[in-house]
Amino acid sequence: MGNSSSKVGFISEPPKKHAYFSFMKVKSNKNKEFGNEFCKTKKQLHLWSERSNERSNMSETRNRHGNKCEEKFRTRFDPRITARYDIKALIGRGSFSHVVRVEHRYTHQPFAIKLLEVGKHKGQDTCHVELGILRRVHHANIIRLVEVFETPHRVYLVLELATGGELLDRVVSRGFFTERDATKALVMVSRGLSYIHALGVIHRDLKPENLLYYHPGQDSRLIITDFGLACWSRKSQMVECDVRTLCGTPEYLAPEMVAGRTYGCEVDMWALGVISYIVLSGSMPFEQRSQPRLFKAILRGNYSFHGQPWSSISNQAKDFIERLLSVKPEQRMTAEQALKHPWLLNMAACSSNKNLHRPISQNLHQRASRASNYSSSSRSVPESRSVVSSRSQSRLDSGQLARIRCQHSVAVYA
Ligand code: PIT
Repeated sequence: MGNSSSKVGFISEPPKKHAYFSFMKVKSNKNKEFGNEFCKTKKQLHLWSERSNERSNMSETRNRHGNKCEEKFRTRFDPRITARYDIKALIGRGSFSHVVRVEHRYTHQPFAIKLLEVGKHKGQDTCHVELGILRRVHHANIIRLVEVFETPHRVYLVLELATGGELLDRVVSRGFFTERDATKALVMVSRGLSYIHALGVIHRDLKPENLLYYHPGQDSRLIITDFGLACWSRKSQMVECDVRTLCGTPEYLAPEMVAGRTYGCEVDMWALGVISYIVLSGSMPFEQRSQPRLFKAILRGNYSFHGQPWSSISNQAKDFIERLLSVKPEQRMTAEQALKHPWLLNMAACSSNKNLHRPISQNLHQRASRASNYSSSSRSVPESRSVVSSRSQSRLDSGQLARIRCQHSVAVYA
């Protein structure tokens, strides 16, 4: 980011009751990243999840519902926000949140605003944990919070705008992808994780959809986003969350979380192992038709390096994954250790330069078509929404299963 900083904007009138702005430092946009990134949003390829598809549809200024949707959506914004920011387009939709691209009316700087509906579904507390964490973090590989605006039912998070697309979109759209490319991305994610873990923050929903490139250029940094399920771990000085809560996206859940044990930052490292596996192969290490089977496979650490392109992948890369997908959390690499792993360290020298693009894309396509076959043949496939249910539930209904197949985040409170 740029090296000088300034405060953004001002409100000329006193804030309304229940509303406040918190001013935060905003780096200047003198750097080239900012210059490049807003020129044009690349049409993104979304092969991965329904949520991803949603994002793709919405990344264009028009979506299926055209202006109507955006107009309707604009009305959800507090006039204080619209006085300050020009709402440009809806770029993402989550469980109880929407993300829009905006432009600051005076500086013309682009930002993203995440609108969180609080009260109805998502507790104020959960929202404030997310907010507290976002306020605390400052790192190149973590989404940057610019300012916050709160009303009794909504929280608006003004965030830096990432326009480079999701990690897997880039893997697919580039046409050429090597282990070296994979390590570049994984180094950035590991740096971000090392930073938040040192602060005592657990992300708990790390997956490719939450890894965004800042701009479409080759040299873009990769940013960890979506701290909606993040919490403070025991080692932090903050009030910790219940570190027995089962939450995240099923395919990425660590065994200790599935087993209902207390857990820590190691769960993110397990997810990094899953992501590494996906990025190198386009397939999932743990993927089963039912949740009990999926969880059994996770608990046993039952995955393999069979099929394409694993025969073309280096032993160092496989060792890296094995040390992350270690069932015992105490034996799993920490983010710091991952950064010192020979595969990441020697990425330029040793990593294979083979183009893995074809098998990765094929696997991703196959997976995407399996998922769409499933959703078109099932009448119970719900929209992309997170589920919140009780841990005591022994079986999931078909709707919940479908959600899991679509890889959405779940929070199952103990
Ligand atoms: C962008 C572009 C985009 C999504 C986001 C930001 C979302 C960021 C985000 C979401 C969260 C959170 C923090 C950041 O806690 O497509 O610039 O739930």
